[in-house]
Amino acid sequence: MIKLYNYWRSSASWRVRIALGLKGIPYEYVPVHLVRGEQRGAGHHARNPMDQLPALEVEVEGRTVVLAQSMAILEFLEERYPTPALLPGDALGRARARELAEIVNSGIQPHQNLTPMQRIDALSEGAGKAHARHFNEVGLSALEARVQETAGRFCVGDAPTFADLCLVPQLYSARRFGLADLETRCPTLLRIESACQELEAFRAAHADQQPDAVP
Ligand SMILES: N[C@@H](CCC(=O)N[C@@H](CS)C(=O)NCC(=O)O)C(=O)O
Repeated sequence: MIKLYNYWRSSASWRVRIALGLKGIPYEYVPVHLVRGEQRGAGHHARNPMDQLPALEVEVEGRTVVLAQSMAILEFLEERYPTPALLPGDALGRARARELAEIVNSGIQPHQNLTPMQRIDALSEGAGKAHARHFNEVGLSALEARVQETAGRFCVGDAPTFADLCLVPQLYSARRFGLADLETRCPTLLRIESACQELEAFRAAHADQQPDAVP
């Protein structure tokens, strides 16, 4: 049985939960409490020396291994469980899906991560949230501009890809960080989010549906 070490509101974990759901892969949900700092405990540090979530524990050729970095995990799942495909069939489409995913993965999420925000707050109180909000604004505006070239029902064409797996948790985070103008800033992204929410795998992966969610 695959184990996913994760946290209900971890956007990087949420991407992997959606992929596991879309591909119909059963897994054990193992909560690691980020706000209490469990990611820095010895147990999790051994799984991921970056002290971050998610981490995926899986059997490969008779060995138990732990993978970290959500995008690497998505690529692994895509190769091991190719159906349904979460990357388009053509090279340009795959590059676009990865490009859009990276806007979120490397352009937004690192700026709203818990430990970096705490370090910014230590330098200037309250600045962490402003920093996170700024990069959500910049990144989501860029994503909105980029999907004009690629979107069908989803970010790239008419089937969900890595880009949608990154988008949906990111919009949840953006709302948490107080972006009040999403309807005007990124209407296409909100339309795609609604299309995603029609799929059970996206609904089941939502933060509020997780066993460690706090109402
Ligand atoms: N690039 C990494 C980012 C992982 C990451 O930053 N995870 C966050 C939760 S979404 C985390 O564990 N943060 C812990 C901390 O900042 O202390 C990935 O995609 O897996």
